[in-house]
Amino acid sequence: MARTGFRRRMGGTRGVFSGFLASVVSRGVDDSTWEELEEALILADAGVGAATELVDRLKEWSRAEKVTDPQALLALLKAQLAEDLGGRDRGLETGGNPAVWLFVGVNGAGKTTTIGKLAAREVNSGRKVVLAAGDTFRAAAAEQLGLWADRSGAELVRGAEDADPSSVVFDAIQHASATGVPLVMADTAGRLHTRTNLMEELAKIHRVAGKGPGTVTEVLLVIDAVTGQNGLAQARRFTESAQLTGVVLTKLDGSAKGGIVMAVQNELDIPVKLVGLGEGVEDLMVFDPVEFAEALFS
Ligand SMILES: Nc1nc2c(ncn2[C@@H]2O[C@H](COP(=O)(O)OP(=O)(O)OP(=O)(O)O)[C@@H](O)[C@H]2O)c(=O)[nH]1
Ligand SMILES: [Mg+2]
Repeated sequence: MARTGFRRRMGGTRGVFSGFLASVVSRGVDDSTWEELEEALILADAGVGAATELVDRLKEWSRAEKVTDPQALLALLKAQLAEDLGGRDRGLETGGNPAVWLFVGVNGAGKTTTIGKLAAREVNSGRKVVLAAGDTFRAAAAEQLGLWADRSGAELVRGAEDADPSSVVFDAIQHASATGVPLVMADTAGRLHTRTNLMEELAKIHRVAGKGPGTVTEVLLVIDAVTGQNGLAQARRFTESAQLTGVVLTKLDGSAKGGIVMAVQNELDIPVKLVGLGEGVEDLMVFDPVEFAEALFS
C-alpha cells in the first residue's frame, strides 16, 4: 500500500488531531498547544500515561530551546513518537519445520481475515502454507477460512463439527510436516461452546501444537482498533495466559482510536507487528512507526 493510501485510511485517527494541527500551525506554539495535543492523544486512546509523558517531554524541550515555530515542534513530535514506537522486532519467525503461528483474540476482532491476508502474502513470496481451522465454535468459521485458503493458494485442514480445536491444529501440523509445508497458521475461536475457559483452551492448543513435529513460533493477538482502550483490557486478559509474541491491530481504517498502538506497546510491552487497514487481501501492513507518525501529523 502506498504511503498516501496509508495516510488516507488513517483518516479517522487523523481527524482527532486536525484541530490541534490547525491551531498550532496558525497560532504557533503557545500554552494551549500542549493541552490540545494531550487531549487529542487521550481521545485517540493513546493512554493517559503515554500522552502526558510525551507532551511533557516536548514541552520541556521547546521551553529549553525557546521553540515557537510549529514546523519545528511537529518535526520533533513525529520523531519522538516514531522513536517511542520503534526499536521493536516485527518479524514473524518462520523457522520451525513447520513453524506454527497461532492467532488469538475475541470474536469479531479479525483473526480469520488476518490469517487470509497473511497466507496470501506468504504464498506470494513462495512459501507453502497450511491453514488450521481451529475455530470449531461455528461450522461457518471453517468455511470462511476455506474461502481464504482458496483465495490465497493455501491448503485447509479442518476437523469434524465440534472437533476438539487442539486436535485439529495438531492434525494440521502433522499434515504440513508430512507434506513438507514449512508454515501452519492456526485460527482459533473467540468464544466456546463448552463452559471451558477460553484462556485454558488456548493454552491447551498451544501445548498440544508444541507436541507435534512443529514449533509454535508466533502467538499473535488480534485486536480491533475500533474498540480502543476496551481492546487493551482484552489484551491484558490474553497476556495473562497466552505467551504472546505480537499484536495485530485491525480496522485502523475505520477507527478514530489509532493511538491504541501507543497504549499497547507502552502498557503491555508487546510489539504491534501488523496493522489491518481494510477487508481486502492487500490491506495488511507491517506496522511502520515513522509512517504512522507522518500520517498523523502531516
Ligand atoms: N475495515 C476493516 N475490516 C476488517 C479488518 N479486518 C477484519 N475486518 C472485518 O471484520 C469482520 C470480522 O473479521 P473476522 O476475521 O471474521 O474476525 P474473527 O476474529 O475471525 O471473528 P470470529 O471468528 O467470530 O471470532 C469481517 O467483516 C472482516 O472483513 C480491517 O483491517 N479493516
Ligand atoms: Mg474467525
